[in-house]
Amino acid sequence: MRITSARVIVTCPGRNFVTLKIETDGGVYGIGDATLNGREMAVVAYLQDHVVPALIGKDARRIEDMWQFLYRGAYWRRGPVTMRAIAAVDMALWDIKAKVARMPLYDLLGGASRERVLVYGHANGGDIDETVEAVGRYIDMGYKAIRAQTGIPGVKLAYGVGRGDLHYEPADAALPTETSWNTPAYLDHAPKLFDALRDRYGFGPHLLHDVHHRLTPIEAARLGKSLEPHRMFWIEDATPAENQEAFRLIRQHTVTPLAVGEIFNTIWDARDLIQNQLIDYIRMTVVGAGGITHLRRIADFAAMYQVRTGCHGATDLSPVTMGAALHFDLWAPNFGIQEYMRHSDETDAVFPHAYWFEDGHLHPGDAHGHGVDIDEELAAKHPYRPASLPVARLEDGTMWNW
Ligand code: EZ4
Ligand code: CO
Repeated sequence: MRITSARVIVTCPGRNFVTLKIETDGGVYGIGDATLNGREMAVVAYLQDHVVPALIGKDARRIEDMWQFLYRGAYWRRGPVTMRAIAAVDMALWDIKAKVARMPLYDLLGGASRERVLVYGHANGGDIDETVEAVGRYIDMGYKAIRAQTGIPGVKLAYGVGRGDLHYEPADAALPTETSWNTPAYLDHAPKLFDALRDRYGFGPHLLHDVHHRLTPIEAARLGKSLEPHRMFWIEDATPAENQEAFRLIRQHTVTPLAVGEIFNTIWDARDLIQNQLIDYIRMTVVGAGGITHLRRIADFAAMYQVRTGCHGATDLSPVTMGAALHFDLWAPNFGIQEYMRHSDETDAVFPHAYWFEDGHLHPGDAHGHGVDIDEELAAKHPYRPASLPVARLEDGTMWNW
């Protein structure tokens, strides 16, 4: 089964997505996601100029060999651009293999380990009252786990707070929007949100919170301690993780569970965190970490240290990644939770998919392959629009982590 063509499709049904479609001489095709929010065209060039020409004529069945060819073959290894390009090829080849085998991808991976996949939604509001109401709407929709973010007095455009109601889309302008940050105000305010949420809804719903790399390790430790009474499901990206050792300090101070890894690309970014049991959930997903082939290795490594998966699932990961991740989630023995920021109807129309939501859970569906397709005609009606992620500054103008 030879690869006869590979095409990169860029579309913007409300936000930008980069998709790879691989076709074979048997007529079976596969779809992969290569979206890198705010830097989309770098991956487009990487694929078109450096990967696609080498795919033509190759045996589509040899997924592992292809992964090694693209990873070792690039010589430079790793990085968000390279690993997304590899992920797109890998996802498409797994899609093809499962279609040829006439199986849903989760069956090919070893079969379902559970009936359905626990997901968490994103609730947010300009202030605590609004966020409490927003969480209530998610509970009404059946969600069992909800991430809560709120505006902070004195902070301009706090992370995670949408302008609309249920959708939050951070890449909101062609050039980076300037936002501000104030750590003391945040450390004072965040526990009050979770006081209000536990007061109102009790301990039934799982609550999560994303710190989005804003704190230093000792500040993160303080936040973790102050949120212990609220029994969080996790706090996420409490501090930047280039220095994996930084998490040891947080760990020594708090039993609040820690999640990290949505910006990691390979197992090497998380090796120390996992083998020293400095985290509880690893956030890498299919598109960010080199596809199913590499993510499966990460999950198996994490399982040895009782670290569970918590795949990134923001809207900048296309429905193709969502579909592939749900098959992975249904299989992974050490699955923890899946983030689920629902896509807009416009996006869903371009990417018809087999996965479905019910009662706070997603199921990948039983279509052969990963179950997500692209409507190319419709995709062509939504041309690329430059979009950047915001930046954040402290009050004195110092650049900070957005
Ligand atoms: O800000 O994916 O947990 N989710 C997140 C996301 C990220 C976006 C950046 O493109 O942190 O909302
Ligand atoms: Co996050």
